Amino acid sequence: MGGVTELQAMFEDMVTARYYEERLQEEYLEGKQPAFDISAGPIPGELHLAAGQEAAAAGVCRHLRDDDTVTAPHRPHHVAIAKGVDLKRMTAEIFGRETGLCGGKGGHMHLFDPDAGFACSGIIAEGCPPAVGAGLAASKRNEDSVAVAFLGEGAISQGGFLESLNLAAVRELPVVFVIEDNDWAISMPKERVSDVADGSRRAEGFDMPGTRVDSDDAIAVSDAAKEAIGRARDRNGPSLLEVQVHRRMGHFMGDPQTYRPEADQEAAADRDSIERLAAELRRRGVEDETLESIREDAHERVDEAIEWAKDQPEPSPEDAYEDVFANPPSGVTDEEPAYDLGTDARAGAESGGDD
Ligand SMILES: Cc1ncc(C[n+]2csc(CCOP(=O)(O)OP(=O)(O)O)c2C)c(N)n1
Ligand SMILES: [Mg+2]
Repeated sequence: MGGVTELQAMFEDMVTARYYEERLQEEYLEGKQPAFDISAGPIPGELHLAAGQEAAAAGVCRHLRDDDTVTAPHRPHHVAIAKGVDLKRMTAEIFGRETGLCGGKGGHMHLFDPDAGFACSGIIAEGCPPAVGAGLAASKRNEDSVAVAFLGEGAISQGGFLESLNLAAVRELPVVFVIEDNDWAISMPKERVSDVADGSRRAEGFDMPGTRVDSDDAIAVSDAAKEAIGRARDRNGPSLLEVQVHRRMGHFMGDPQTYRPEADQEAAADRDSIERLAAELRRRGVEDETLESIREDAHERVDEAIEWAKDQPEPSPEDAYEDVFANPPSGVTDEEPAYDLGTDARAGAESGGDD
């Protein structure tokens, strides 16, 4: 990996993501206690946090440009921050505000920022086909942009992932698949759903390179990602990268983690890739003061984004059916539906439709 400046930039992304999620946690818990009312408070709904996974996002996204595409799963904040998604509009989206990335209608699992080339989804492995689509588009347009799909290890037996690997390999598309392996899919341990402990070995079945990084080391992630992304950018085909992460959080906010052995939780708390990178920066001569000022700047930007978001207006109920694909249920508006799914689907079936 390159010089100290690049390492500092990774450090900045990582501390920004960590503090961002600490602040979201505080906001999320407001009003939800004592019985954990998931719909209460300024951030209603589920919230999946990724503290402990920052090295995966920062190490990979360091090598990406604005015109590259990234898709992420239901745990997106660290990846979005590393890809350069607008912090204020992302926060407004999470708080369900009108000026959010999706008008406040998507929430934290559905952040879409075309300017930063970023999208995420609550459906696991869902980001893989669109990433392949972005790679196919770049390839057809003869551009040298690339696409990266992040997913959890719990998604590596999903058809969408395996089919995406296949198409990317057959068409030699500029796509990199990044598995963040935290050993758990909600409360399901990895070994109970796959006999392959090293998910990067899935690559063998598609004749593409597969690499695994398990050192909690952002620099090692960056080195591996540099090679995979460089290969994609040089039009030498797709790659698969698995990064072992040690998540310090449960599956979602409010998860009591009764399924998770204490030793596993303690190990995650001990293996902090942010502290590891800070130690490496100090070893390379960076002063504590410099690291502290990077942290302070990051905290300031995060606090500012959260304050801004909380001041934003909520969307009006009349706009609930704007920007959606399906018609409102009959009786909700006076307007004639533009498209009758029932009739059209029946007509398609009768004429031997193409589905
Ligand atoms: C297609 C699909 N099936 C099931 C779910 C429910 N679900 C949400 S997260 C999750 C586990 C994901 O585990 P992993 O991919 O390892 O990601 P992690 O939560 O560990 O980051 C499941 C099964 C879903 N969102 N989408
Ligand atoms: Mg997982």
